[in-house]
Amino acid sequence: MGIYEELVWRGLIKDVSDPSVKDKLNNGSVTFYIGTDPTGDSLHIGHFSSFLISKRLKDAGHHPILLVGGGTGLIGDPKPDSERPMITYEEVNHNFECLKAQAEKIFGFEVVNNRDWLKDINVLDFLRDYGKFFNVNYMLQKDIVARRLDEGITFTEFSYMILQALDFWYLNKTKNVTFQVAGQDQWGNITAGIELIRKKEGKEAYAFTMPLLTKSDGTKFGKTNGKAIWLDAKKTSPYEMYQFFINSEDSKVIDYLKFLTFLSKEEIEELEKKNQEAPHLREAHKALAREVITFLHGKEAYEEAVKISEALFSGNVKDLTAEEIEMGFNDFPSFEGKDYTLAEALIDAGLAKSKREAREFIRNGAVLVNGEKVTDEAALVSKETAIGNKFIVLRRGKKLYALLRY
Ligand code: 485
Repeated sequence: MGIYEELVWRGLIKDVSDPSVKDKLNNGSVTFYIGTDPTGDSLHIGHFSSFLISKRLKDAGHHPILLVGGGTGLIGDPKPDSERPMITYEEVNHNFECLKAQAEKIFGFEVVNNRDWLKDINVLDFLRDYGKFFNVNYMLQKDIVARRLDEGITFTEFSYMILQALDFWYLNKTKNVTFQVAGQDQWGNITAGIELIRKKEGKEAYAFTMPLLTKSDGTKFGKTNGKAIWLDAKKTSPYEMYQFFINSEDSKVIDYLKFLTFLSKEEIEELEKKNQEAPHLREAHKALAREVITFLHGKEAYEEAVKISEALFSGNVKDLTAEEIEMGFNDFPSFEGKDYTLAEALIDAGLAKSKREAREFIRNGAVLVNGEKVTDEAALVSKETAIGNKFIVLRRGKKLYALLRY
């Protein structure tokens, strides 16, 4: 199986610019680039699925360049539905530094900034040297622009495709970049670049895009309860990421394994069988979580995520460190802890309505403090009894948790 066939098998090929792309990827060595704009201070799992292509192609003998758009980020790639709010230079600069460091850390490839070549082009040269190659009728027909015509689009966003085309041309000229890859929404910007290179240089350049990763209802993959899954462990802890993958839909987990991991065809087919025969064992989901988290955050972070998940599942939280409690209980209600009786604490944390009820729960053995059953009605809780002097995990019944913070 050549790299091209592998990408097809993984479902990673949507549009291809030319029939020769297959042969060029299978039998040649090309320099390619993939870009992202610094609209936030971290990449998310959607970016990850696209950026991974750079490692797949690199492993097949091609040369990757990652572009973070310190220039284009100031302009804003038009979204199909509405104009983007402009973000300040300071914000773009800050985001740029974050994404550059993150991309270098995760992939270890060369990162370039299109601000470096875009910033010095003056408006007259821009219109003469680049604008002249773009027919407005052609630009209006591009899918994303066409979808904005009712609502309206500013000249600023309308011009964006010229800048991305210019990047492809510039990288072709200075670094012999002949391929661009991206998600399918980038097709218009990419083909604009191929045409610019053809018109200005009389040379051929190539591209392919990847489909968007979706959930079974067709919506975008990569969010849980409205929160994005970030690659920055400070924004999405490895534990949260573990929960996200473990809970992926059974009908989609194999697609995700193909998109997001380097497991082989044989390994994934094996997991597919297990997923069909014994979905409750969640072997495929576990493999997905293991592969992605280990790739992004390392083996230790992955093992810690498993440890926290198991402790929360069994209720046995006493062996967790304060940091692990913090990660695991991020989404649970938390309250400022005081020195008081357990009954008072239960009321404070919303786990009992009255002292009488609280005492009853305690007597009946329904209350766990830091994973251990407490049946003494007179028990006290305080900073001294907190894990790491910081957290007390209260549990009532099988599922109701609350966290006291000291
Ligand atoms: O020369 C370039 C300049 C900027 C860009 C690419 C080449 C960024 C691009 N216009 C863009 O907006 N990309 C999106 C982003 O930055 O979030 C996403 C795409 C997605 C995938 C991902 O970047 O929507 O399909 O390509 C990596």
